[in-house]
Amino acid sequence: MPDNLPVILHHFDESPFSEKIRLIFGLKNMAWTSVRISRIMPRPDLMPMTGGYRRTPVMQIGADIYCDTQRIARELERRFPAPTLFPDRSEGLAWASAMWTDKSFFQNTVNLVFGSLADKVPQSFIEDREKLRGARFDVAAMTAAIPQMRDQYRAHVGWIEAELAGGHQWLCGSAAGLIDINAYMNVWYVRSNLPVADQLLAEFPRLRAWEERVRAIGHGMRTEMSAAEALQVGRAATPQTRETDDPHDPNGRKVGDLVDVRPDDYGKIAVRGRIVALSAQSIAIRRHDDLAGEIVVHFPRAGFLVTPAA
Ligand SMILES: N[C@@H](CCC(=O)N[C@@H](CS)C(=O)NCC(=O)O)C(=O)O
Repeated sequence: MPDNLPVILHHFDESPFSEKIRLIFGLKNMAWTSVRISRIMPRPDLMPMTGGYRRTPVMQIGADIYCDTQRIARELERRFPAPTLFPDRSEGLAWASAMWTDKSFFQNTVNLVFGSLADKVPQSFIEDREKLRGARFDVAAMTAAIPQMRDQYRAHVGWIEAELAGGHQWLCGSAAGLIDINAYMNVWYVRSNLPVADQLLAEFPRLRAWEERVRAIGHGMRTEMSAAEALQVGRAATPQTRETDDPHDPNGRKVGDLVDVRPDDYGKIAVRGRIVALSAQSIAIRRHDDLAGEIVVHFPRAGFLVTPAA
């Protein structure tokens, strides 16, 4: 990788998934470039590079685009291995923890946050998220479910409290790692949005002390860039990904196959391209866009569907 390519994060400040990556920059003490994108569509300078993937955040290094926090974290660990996200041999469990923190824990947190914000949620945001989900973003139903959501949230944060018993400072051992960052996202989101956070977290003293430690990790060294400039960076660069087949691919996919890749939960917009690199944990596809030029887009495998392009 040419050293002069900035690590760019396309994100918005209120985004809990983006907070995970900002904390990884902090943990790894990195300099990075922030591109603030709109909370709702359109994102005209970003879509040419992602090929339609519209979740937040997205990381860009030159003409390589990394989608989903799972894939972004993996790339950051590969390129900037120290300090590691996996102290004390916790790697497998740390990756798996996202299937808890980003799915059931997060769904519960989101319902609690939007149900509590109720009529403060802008109509434009509701319409945008309904389009994204292909289902109603029913704030009134979320408000009605607040008592259940409080119960669920309490159970999830109780697991964090339990893990910190016996004087442990971090969830995965002697230093902060990916499990801490994944779990923290849901505490940060409630803390950033709900005045009742103090009440909800009052009975968890170890969690509150841990929360302060995670917050203190910070965000590394951040500078700003416009989305239009980032698109120019992508256009001027050449993708750095080497062709890599996966001899164990259970479906016989290979470099050069034309495929569609999409998330399996919501925002299931397909990104089409030819496979460049394939493994059990990641897939990279090459595409051409008139505005962005030649781009390689990277996705994780868990939580994403890969189908032959029709
Ligand atoms: N699995 C994705 C989830 C990302 C996600 O759902 N992000 C929210 C914002 S925090 C989102 O995409 N909202 C819709 C949008 O920004 O277009 C990841 O880990 O990056």
